[in-house]
Amino acid sequence: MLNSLPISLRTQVGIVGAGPAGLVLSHLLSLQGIESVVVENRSRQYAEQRVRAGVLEQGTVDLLIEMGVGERMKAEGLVHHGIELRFGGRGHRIDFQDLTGGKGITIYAQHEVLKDLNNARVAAGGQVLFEVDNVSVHDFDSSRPKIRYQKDGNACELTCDFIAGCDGFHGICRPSIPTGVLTEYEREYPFGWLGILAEAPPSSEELIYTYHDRGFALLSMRTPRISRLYLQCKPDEDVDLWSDEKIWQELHTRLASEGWTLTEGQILQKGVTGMRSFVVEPMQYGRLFLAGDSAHIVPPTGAKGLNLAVADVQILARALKHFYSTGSCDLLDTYSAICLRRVWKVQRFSWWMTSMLHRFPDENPFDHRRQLAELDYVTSSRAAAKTLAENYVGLPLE
Ligand code: RFL
Ligand code: PHB
Repeated sequence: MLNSLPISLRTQVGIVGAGPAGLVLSHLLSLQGIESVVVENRSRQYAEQRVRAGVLEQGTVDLLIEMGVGERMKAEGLVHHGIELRFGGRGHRIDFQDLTGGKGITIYAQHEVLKDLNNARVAAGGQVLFEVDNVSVHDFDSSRPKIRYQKDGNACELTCDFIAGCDGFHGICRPSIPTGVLTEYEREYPFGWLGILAEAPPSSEELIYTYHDRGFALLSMRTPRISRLYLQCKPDEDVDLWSDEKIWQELHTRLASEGWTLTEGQILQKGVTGMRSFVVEPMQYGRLFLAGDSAHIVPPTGAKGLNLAVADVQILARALKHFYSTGSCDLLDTYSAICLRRVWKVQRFSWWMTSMLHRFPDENPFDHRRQLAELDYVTSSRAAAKTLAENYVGLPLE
C-alpha cells in the first residue's frame, strides 16, 4: 500500500539515472561541495554487470583519475596507442601516439567504471537510490523543480534547485519537456552489430576495425583473457539464429589476414544492438538539463557514447559550481551550446567511421569503390590518419 502523503526530501541537484553520466556528475558535484541525489530504476547489480562500452578516451581517463576513482582502472585497464584498420585482407596501423603527440585510449569496461563510481559514492556518503519506481520530473520551468518516485512502496517527492536528466535514450526526462521545445535530428542505419564476449585471449594487442565484402567486423577486448567481438548484421537480426559455430566462422572469414589467426573461446554472452545517430537541441529546458544518451546517441563505430556522456557532465558540473559560488546562471545558460558543439563533431566522426566501414544494402559499385578509396587514403595520408587519430583519442574539452 502506498502512503497517501509523499515523503518530502530536498537536495541541490536531483539526478535521474545512475549510468556513467549520472554517477560522474554526482561525484564531481560532491567533490565541489554540492549535494545531489541520484534516482535509478534498475538494481545496482544489473548496472554493474551489463556489458556495454569498453574504450575510454584520454580525457575520460584523466578525469576519472582526478576524481579519485582511477586506481583499479590504472591497474587493470589496457592502454593502447593505436588501432588497426583492416581491408582487402591487410592490416594498416593508425599510430595514435605518433599522430596525436603521445595520446592513447584505455580499454576498461563501462560496468567496471560504474563499480568504481558506485563504491566512491558510497564511501563519500553519497545518495544513490537504486530500484526506484515511477520516476517523474515536475516544475522544471520554476526555481523549485521536483522529482517524484516510489521507493520501497513509499511515494517520495525530491525538491531540487536543478534536475539532471541522465536517464539514457529511453529515459523519461527528454519526453517530459513540452512538445515543440526540442528539435530532433536523427539517422538510422540499415544494419546492427551482433556482439559477443568470449573467454579467449585477444588475438591482437590492439583493436581491429575490418571492412570486408561480407560486412564490418571488430575485434576488441576487455582483459588479457576476454575478447569482445562484433559483426555487422541486420538491424533486427535474430541472435538465436547464430550458433556459436556460425559466429566464429563468420569472424574468421571477415577478419582473415595472411599470417594471422583468430583465437576462439567459449562464448559467454551474445546480443544485437541497433545503430542510430540522434541529437536533440537544445539540451536544456528551464532547470532540467539533459546529459549523455538522454540527449544524443552515436553509432558505436567511433567508441564515443560513454566519453560524450562524461564530457557533457563535466561541462554541467563546471556550470553548477559557478552558480553555487557566484549565484550567476551565465555558464548554465551556455551549457547546451557548449555541449552541442562537441556533440556534433563527435556525431560527424561516428557517422564517418560507420559510413566508411560498413556495407550498405542500397550501395552501388561506385559507393563500394569510394569506401575502399577512403580507407586507402586514411591509411596512406598522414593528414587523414591524423584526423582519425585526434578524433578517436578525443577532442579537447572547450
Ligand atoms: P546510460 O548508461 O544508458 O544510463 C542511463 C541510466 O538511467 C537509468 N534510467 C532511469 N532511471 C530512473 N528512472 C527512469 N525512468 C530511468 N530510465 C532509465 C538506466 O537504468 C541507466 O542506468 O546513459 P549515460 O549515462 O548517458 O551513458 C551512455 C553510455 O552508457 C553509452 O553511450 C555507451 O555505452 C555507448 N557505447 C560506447 N561508448 C563509448 O564511449 N565507448 C565504447 O566503446 C562504446 N561501446 C556502446 C558501446 C554502447 C553499446 N550498446 C549496447 C548500445 C558498445 C555497445 C554495444
Ligand atoms: C567495445 O570494446 O565494446 C568497443 C570497442 C570499440 C568500438 C565499439 C565497442 O568502436
